[in-house]
Amino acid sequence: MALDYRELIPNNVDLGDNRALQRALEHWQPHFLDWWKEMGPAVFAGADVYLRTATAVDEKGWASYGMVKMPEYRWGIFLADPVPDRRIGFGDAFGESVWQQVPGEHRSALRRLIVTQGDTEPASVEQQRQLGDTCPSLYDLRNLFQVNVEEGRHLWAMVYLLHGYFGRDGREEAEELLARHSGDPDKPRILGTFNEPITDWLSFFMFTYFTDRDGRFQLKSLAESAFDPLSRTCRFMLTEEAFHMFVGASGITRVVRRTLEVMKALASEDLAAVRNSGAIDLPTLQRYINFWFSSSLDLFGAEISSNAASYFASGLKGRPDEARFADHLATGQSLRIEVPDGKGGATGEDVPMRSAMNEVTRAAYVRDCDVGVQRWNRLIAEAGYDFRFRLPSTRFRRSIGVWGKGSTDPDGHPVTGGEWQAKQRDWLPSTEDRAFVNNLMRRVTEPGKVAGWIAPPEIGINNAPLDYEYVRLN
Ligand code: BYC
Repeated sequence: MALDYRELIPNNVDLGDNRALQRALEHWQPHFLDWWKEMGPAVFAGADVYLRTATAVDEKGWASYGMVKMPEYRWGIFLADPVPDRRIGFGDAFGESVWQQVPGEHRSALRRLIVTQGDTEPASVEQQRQLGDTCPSLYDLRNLFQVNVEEGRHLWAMVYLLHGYFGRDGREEAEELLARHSGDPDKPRILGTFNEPITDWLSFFMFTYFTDRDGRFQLKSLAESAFDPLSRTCRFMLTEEAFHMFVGASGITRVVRRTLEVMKALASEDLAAVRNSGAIDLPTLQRYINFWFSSSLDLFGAEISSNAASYFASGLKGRPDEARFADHLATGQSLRIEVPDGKGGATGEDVPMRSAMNEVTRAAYVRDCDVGVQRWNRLIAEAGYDFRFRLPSTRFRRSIGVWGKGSTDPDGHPVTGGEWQAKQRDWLPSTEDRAFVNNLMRRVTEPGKVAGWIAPPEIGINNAPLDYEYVRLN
């Protein structure tokens, strides 16, 4: 169904037929715009940005490009087309018809899932709001803004569900989504990673590689939901999310390429020499990987989770790509999970499969993260160097779950508090690393030019040339 852009709130949900909901959302809209002006990329309000806007939710229509001022972006409500006679794909109600309304008994759990998902979207815009000041190119600046406006739209997606299906408490939650702020000591965002500051573009690329990828897996899980409006919303969000991960994967690839070029030109792997030439040495990149990967692992929740079991049992949240699993009930099965043995090692514990759903999803995520790591390693090998990146153990630097207490090294071996203190700077970005990376961040806005610490992109956006003026700063 085409999206109606004549409406104040573009949508494909026949909003005009539901006056009460339309009024409620029109009431929320100025609050959203105020939030965008205050907490989003405010200084670029007057810039023309070459943005992609959805004009329909099918393959042909969802990507239409043109110059847009961000505060005028047409944020709206777009759901993927309904699947006729869709059935619940997992859990106790497997095979029954999906729900078009929220069943009373699942109301609070569903609201909680939608609020948690919704909270991450504006959080990421807040985290990234300063990056425009130090963009490595106009191409990158445009990509940052594309990600930002789409996260804004993903917030709209969740707010639509809250307003449309949860009455007064849904409206209150929608207001709270604008009242919590990333890193705010009094009213922080719900999940840990979304309170981490992102002050440099390396962190932005790591975030879009590792944290947006969590978003992909969570959205896939929610796309399986028996609550059909949530499923349809998440299915459309996933089409936009793919670009966010492209930004991360291609961004890190370009950083690695540039570092390898510099190492080659210097004929040296000397870390100080690489840094002096304005590139980011490979061990520093590894420490950033360690930081963002471990933080993002926590976003999957605890390894053993009664919440996850009841979400699965009741059909609220499935496994990503649930259709690929042979048994959609997941009863009578278990998953062996490594837990600390209390003596400095690990022991296996068989956990009922439904309680281990977070771990099933986390394991799929880890495999997906490793694809990029292997690609970067191939670049390093082709350049003739022995260095290899690797993902740290899933036990490393965890705050949530069975490994959340105590510390381990990147191989997952428990270490004492003293060892952790002594080795931390080898494993995670140190204050000096962060200062060095931040120091490289200088704004480059001449069309076609790119900062010295990152290689140029391989192709432009929507077939536009690399020296296209992707953002007119005005
Ligand atoms: N930080 O039973 P457990 C995205 C809490 S990213 C702080 O294991 P459950 C995006 C948990 O809330 C995807 N707290 O949890 C990316 C619970 O609290 P209570 C966002 C945490 O419920 C980039 C307690 O610990 N979407 O879209 O099985 C840019 C026990 O936890 C954390 C979703 O997350 C944490 N990391 O799983 C923009 C999907 N982890 O009850 C956007 C919706 C857990 O004791 N959310 N806790 O107070 C969910 O499905 C689940 O809430 C979680 C947690 C997977 C997050």
